[in-house]
Amino acid sequence: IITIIHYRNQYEYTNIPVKLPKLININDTTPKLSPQRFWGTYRSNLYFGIKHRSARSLSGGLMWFDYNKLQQSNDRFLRHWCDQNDHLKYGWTYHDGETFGIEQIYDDNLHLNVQWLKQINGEHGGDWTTRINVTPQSQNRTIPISLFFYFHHDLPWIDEISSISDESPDLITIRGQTNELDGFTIKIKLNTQTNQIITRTLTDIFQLDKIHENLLTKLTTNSYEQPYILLIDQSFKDFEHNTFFIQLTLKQPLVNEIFSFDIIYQSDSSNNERQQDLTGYYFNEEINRLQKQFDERFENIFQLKTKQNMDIKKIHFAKSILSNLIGGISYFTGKSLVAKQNQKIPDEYWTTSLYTAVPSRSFFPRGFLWDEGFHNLLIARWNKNITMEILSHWFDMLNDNGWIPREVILGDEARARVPNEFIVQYTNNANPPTFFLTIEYLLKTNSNNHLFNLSFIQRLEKWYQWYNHTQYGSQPLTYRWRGRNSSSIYELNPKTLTSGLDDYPRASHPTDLERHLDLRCWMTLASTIIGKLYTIINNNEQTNKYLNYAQLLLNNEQLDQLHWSEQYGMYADYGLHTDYVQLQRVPIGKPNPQQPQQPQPTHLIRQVIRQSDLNLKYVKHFGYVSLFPLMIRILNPQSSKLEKILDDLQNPNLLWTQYGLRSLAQTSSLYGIRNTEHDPPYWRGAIWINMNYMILSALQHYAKTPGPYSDKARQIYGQLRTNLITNMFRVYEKTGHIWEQYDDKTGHGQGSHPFTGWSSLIVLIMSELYDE
Ligand code: 6A9
Repeated sequence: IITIIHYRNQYEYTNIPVKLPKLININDTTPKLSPQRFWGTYRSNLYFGIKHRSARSLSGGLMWFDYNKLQQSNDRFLRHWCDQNDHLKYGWTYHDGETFGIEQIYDDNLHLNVQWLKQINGEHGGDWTTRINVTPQSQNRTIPISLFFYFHHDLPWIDEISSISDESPDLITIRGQTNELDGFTIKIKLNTQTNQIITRTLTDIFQLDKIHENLLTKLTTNSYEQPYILLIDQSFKDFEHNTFFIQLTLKQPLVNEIFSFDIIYQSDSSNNERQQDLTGYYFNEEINRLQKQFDERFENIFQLKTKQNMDIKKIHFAKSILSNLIGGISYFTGKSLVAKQNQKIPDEYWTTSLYTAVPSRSFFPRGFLWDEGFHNLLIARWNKNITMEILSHWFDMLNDNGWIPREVILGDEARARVPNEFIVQYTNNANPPTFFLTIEYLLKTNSNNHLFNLSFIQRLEKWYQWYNHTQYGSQPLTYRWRGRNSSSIYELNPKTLTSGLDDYPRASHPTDLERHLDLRCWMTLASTIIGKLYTIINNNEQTNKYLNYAQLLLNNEQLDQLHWSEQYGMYADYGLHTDYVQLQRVPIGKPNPQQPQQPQPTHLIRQVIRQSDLNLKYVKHFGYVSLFPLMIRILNPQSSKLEKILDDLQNPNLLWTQYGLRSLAQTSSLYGIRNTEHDPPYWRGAIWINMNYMILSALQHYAKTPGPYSDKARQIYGQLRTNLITNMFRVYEKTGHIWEQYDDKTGHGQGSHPFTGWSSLIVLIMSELYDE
C-alpha cells in the first residue's frame, strides 16, 4: 500500500508566496480581459456601494437620513454602512453578478429602490447607471429627507464640475480621470420634476484619506450643526480634490410620491459605441429585459416551478436569496496581518486582492475560508466563471507552506469592521477545506472541460499537504485540529475555532492524542478529490497515490476502530476527556484586610469535579460532528451504523426539531450551555444551514443508492427538507432576512443578519440540487 508520507518541517516564514504560477495574473481583472466583471457592487458592506476590480478604485456610495431621526438622537441617523443596529430590511431582489442588480431598502420614513445596470463598450469597462427611487413613507409632510452620493479615489481625479442649474435636467456633470479608468464623465440627473418636490442641492469636493472615517465625520458634524446649510464653499482650485459628493434634500416629501435620480457613469472610451445615454425610458426597458432574462435563467437552473408546494412567494424568496449571495460578492485589496503561534509582532502578508462572497454584509463583510466553499456550491450553479475566479483568488493567497488565512481582512474598510484581537491570522490554524466540496461539484458536472489546469491542481495539492503535515494526528490515519488552548482556565470546553464549529464540544482537555472525526472526514473527501484531479491531466502515479490513500480513509472498519464508540452508539472524537467539568465562582485575588466590608470580586473558573473520570476515551457529545461519516458519505450503504444514525436523526430528544437538525443533542451535557461567563452557546443546539444542507445531500445520496436503509433515508430527507424550507420562509416573511442560525426551540432567526452566506444554501435545498 502506498501511503502519503507525513513529515513535519519547520514552518519558518509566514509571508512568502508559494513558488507556483499564479492563477490570477496582473491583467486578468482589468477591463480589457474581463470587462463583464470590472465594475460591480463590490463594496457590499454598504447599503449601496460600487467600485471596480483594481487595487485602487474609484469608489461610490449612497447615504441618506431623515431630519426627524437627526433631531431625535444624534447617533444612528445616517445610513451608509450596513449595520444591524439600523434595524433596516434591505436586500437585492435581483443580482446577476455581472450586468445588473435591483435592491430594496426599507427605512422607517422612506423606501429606496436602487437599480444598477452596466453596459460594456470600449476599453475601460464600459458605462453604468444607478437609479435611485425614493418613496417617502412619513405622514408628516414636513420631515425633510437628505440623500447623498459620493465618489472617492485615493488620488486626485476631478478635472471639472459643471455648475448646478435648476432648469437643466442634467443637474450636474463631473469630468474626471484616473490611471485605471482613463477619462470619464459622471452625470447626476433628476428624473422627477423639481416643481413636484422641493429639492435643495449641494455639492462639495474635498481631499480625504479614508472615506469611512473622514467623510462620515465631516458630514455628520456639518449636518448636525447646520442641518439646512450644508454647502461648504471651498474654492475649487485650492487643493487637489479626490472626493466629490452631492446632497439632495427633499424638504417636503409627499407621501407615496416617488422621487428619483440617476447617477450616470460614462467611460470616454465607450463614446463611439454608445447609442444613447443609459437613462430615462431606455434604462427602464433595459432593466425589464434583464429581469425577464434573469427569471428565465433562474427557472432553467433551479426549476422551482416543477417542485411541489412552491408558490410565487417562495420562488421570489429563492430569487432574492440567490441575488443577495451574488450581490454580496466583493473585491478587496490589502495586506493581511499574520503570525506564527506565540509570535508577538505580526508580519504583513504581501499585497493581495480577493474577489469573494461574504457571509454577512452587515456583520462579517469579508472573506471566510470555509464559508466560501459553501457559498460557491450555489454560485457555481448560477455562474461557473464567477466561481472559478473566486477559487483562483483564494488559491493565490497560498503562502510557501501551503497555508491560506482563515479570515481575509484586506484594506482599511474591511479592517475597520474587525475588533483588534481578531485581526491577526495564525499560520498554524486551519479551517475546513470546503473548497473540495465546490470542486467535487465542478468535477461531476464538467469532467471533460478544462476548468482545472496544472497550476490549479498543484496549488490545491500544496494546500492539501499543508493540512496533511500540520494537522496530522498522533496515530496513523488520524487528524487533529491545532489551535485549541490546553491551558485555558475559563472555558468549560476549550474552543476549536479552526474547525469552524467554534464552541462545539470536544475532549475536555486538549492533548496531542486527540482525534477529530470531522477533520478526518474532510481529509477523506480532499484525498479523493486530489486523486480525481490528477486523472484529468493523466498523471497515473499521483492519481493512484491519492486514491489509494483515500481508500484507507474510506475503509469503514478502520474508521470504526478509530471513531466508533460501541458504548455510546455513535461516531465521536477521542481524547482526554471528562463530562464532569463545571464553571465555579471563585474570588479574584486575596481579600483586602483594610476593607473587610468590601465584597470581593469573583469570576468563573473551570473545575474538574471528578478527577478519576478524566481519561482517554470517546467524547460523548452527539451532534454535527458525529454525523460527518454520513455527511461525507463515507458510510457503506449496508452499514448497520447507518441505520443507527438514521434512527437517531429522527429522535426529537437528540437532534430532530420541526425547524431543522440542531447542532448538539439535547442529551449532551453541554447542550445550550455557556462556555464562559461572557460566551453564550453558539454551536451548542442552534440550527445551522450549511450542516443541514450536507446532511440532506447525504440523505438523498443514501436514498438513491440501493441498500437496506434507502427508504428510511428518503423519508427523513423529505421531512427535514420541508421543515427547513417552511421555517426559513416563515422567518423571512416576518423579518425580511435570512439568518446566521435558527433557534431549535422556536425556529426564530438568531445571530447576525442578513446572513446570506451559507444560509443561502436553502435555494439548493428548495431545488433539490445536491451533487449532480
Ligand atoms: C467576530 C465581530 C462587528 C462564526 O461566518 C463566518 C464565521 C464562520 O466561519 C464560523 O464557522 N462565523 C462561525 O462559527 C462568524 C465569525 C465572526 C468572527 C469575527 C468579530 C465583529 O463585530
